[in-house]
Parts: sequence; C-alpha cells; structure tokens
Amino acid sequence: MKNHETQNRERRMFITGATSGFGEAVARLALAAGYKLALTGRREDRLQALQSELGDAVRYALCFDVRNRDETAEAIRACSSDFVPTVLVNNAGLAVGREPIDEGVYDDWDRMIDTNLKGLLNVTREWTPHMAPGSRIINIGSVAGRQAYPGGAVYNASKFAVHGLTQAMRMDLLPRGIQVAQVAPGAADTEFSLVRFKGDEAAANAVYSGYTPLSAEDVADAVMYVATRPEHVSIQDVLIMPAAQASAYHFHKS
Ligand code: NDP
Ligand code: 8X3
Repeated sequence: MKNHETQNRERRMFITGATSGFGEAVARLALAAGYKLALTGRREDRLQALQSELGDAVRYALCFDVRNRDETAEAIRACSSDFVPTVLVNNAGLAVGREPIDEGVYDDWDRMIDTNLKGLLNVTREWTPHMAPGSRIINIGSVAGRQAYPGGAVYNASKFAVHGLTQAMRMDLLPRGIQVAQVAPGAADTEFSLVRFKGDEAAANAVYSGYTPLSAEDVADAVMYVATRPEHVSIQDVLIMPAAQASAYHFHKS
C-alpha cells in the first residue's frame, strides 16, 4: 500500500494549542500512534509539564503566540531544519464573549479574528513551503463555521473563514501533494467555554449540562482518523457532534 505511513518517513506532528483541550488530546493519541511531536501554546508551564510527561517523542515545545507573525516565524525556523511535520494540526483558537453584535467588545473581536483566522494563516504560511508531498494539514473548524447563532457573530465569522480557507488551501496545495482537511466539532467540554465566559465557571459549566458533550478525546480520535488514512485517501471534512446536538442551536437536554 502506498501510504505516507509506510514510506519510511518519520511521522511528525506539529500541533498548535497543545496546552489544553483538543490539542493536548491529539498529542497523547499521536504519541501512542508513534508520532514525533512539536507542541505549541502560550502557557510555558503547561508546555513544559506536557513535555516532561510525554518524554523524548516531544522534539519541540514551542512557546509562542500564533497572532504574532515574528514569534511564529522564529519558532518555526527554530525547528524547520530537523523537524518538518508530516501532519500540521491548526488547532489554536478561542471564542471570547457572547454579546450581540451591537454590544460587541472590540478587543474580543480582535482576539478571535487574530487567533482563529490570522494565526492559522501565519502558521500555515510559515510551514507550507517546507512540507513534502504526502503531508497533511488538518484545520480545526467548528459547527459554528457552518451555522451562525445569536451572540456568536464574530466567532462564527472566524470559523466560517476557516471553512472557506480550508477549501482554498486544498486547491492551492493540490499540485504539491499536500492534503488539507477540516475537523469541525460541535460542543466539546474543554477549557473553551471557560475562556469564552472569561473565567466564569458557572456560565461555562451550564454549556455542558443536561447532555453528554463531546470530550477532547472524541475530537482527537477524529483528527487521528484523518491523519492516518492511506496517502491516496483524503478525508476532506468531518463534522463531529454530540448525539444530543442536531445543529449549532438545537440541543436535546434532560
Ligand atoms: P481550549 O481552550 O481547551 O484550547 C485552546 C488552545 O488554543 C490552548 O492550547 C491555547 O493555548 C491555544 N491558544 C489560544 N490562543 C492562542 C494563541 N493566541 N496562540 C497560541 N495558542 C493559542 O479549547 P479547545 O481545545 O476546545 O479549542 C481548540 C480549537 O477547537 C479552537 O480552535 C476552538 O475554536 C475549536 N473548537 C472548540 C469546540 C468546543 O466546543 N470546545 C468546538 C469546535 C471547535 P494557550 O492558552 O497556552 O496559548
Ligand atoms: C465551538 C462550538 O457551538 O460553542 O466552536 O460555537 S460552539
């Protein structure tokens, strides 16, 4: 079978936002699957703890903010001479606030657009010139990039942008033999809502009450499925939802 897993190429995964949630769960599953890892995030203590726990397979633990182009370029330059990923997981992202558009907070808007859209672009622009045929890029989108909902406008816009970008990236990188996929989850119990509600634990917990949300591991499992297909198979798009969620705003809660 012709497969990038069988080409005697070391399997290397570069994961943005590995300090919690999906990114951390993907790191653990990828390690178990034999990948060497480069993990990133802004919280250095978390990165170091993860590196100590996961051991030598973590080749790089890179503390930088994907919004900062210079930091991003410098971090990727630091490892590109001996660690070019076979799988790039563009996961770092966040939602901030639930205000309606006429009460929106500019700083929240900037954080979402600069991280979810421009940060993903920054990392992609720095890595793609180095990546080899048979490599994959997996962008973490969201059901919020398929359906808008009240109080979600700018987060929705940023994830609709990821949806569009994923398609255009796939076309641009087709001649280079680099596959581009999107994994778009529904509600998953990570630190996502704590960040969105700015540390309000009661508000964050309420998002996941009355039904069973996705876990970070459920989403990581989907990412690993996409990552490990034979080279001639391209999973372009995965929408993964809790059984109790039918759309961005339809939940069956007890
Ligand atoms: P978490 O808050 O648990 O994880 C977010 C990760 O992104 C953290 O590791 C954080 O690291 C990193 N991150 C955030 N901002 C930056 C930045 N500026 N530079 C570098 N890293 C950054 O949430 P999730 O795991 O749930 O979220 C991961 C992705 O999944 C996001 O793109 C989110 O939009 C998306 N998503 C989440 C869903 C959910 O319901 N949980 C559903 C659908 C999509 P650090 O703070 O250390 O920088
Ligand atoms: C996160 C899922 O529904 O909170 O992307 O927007 S949702």
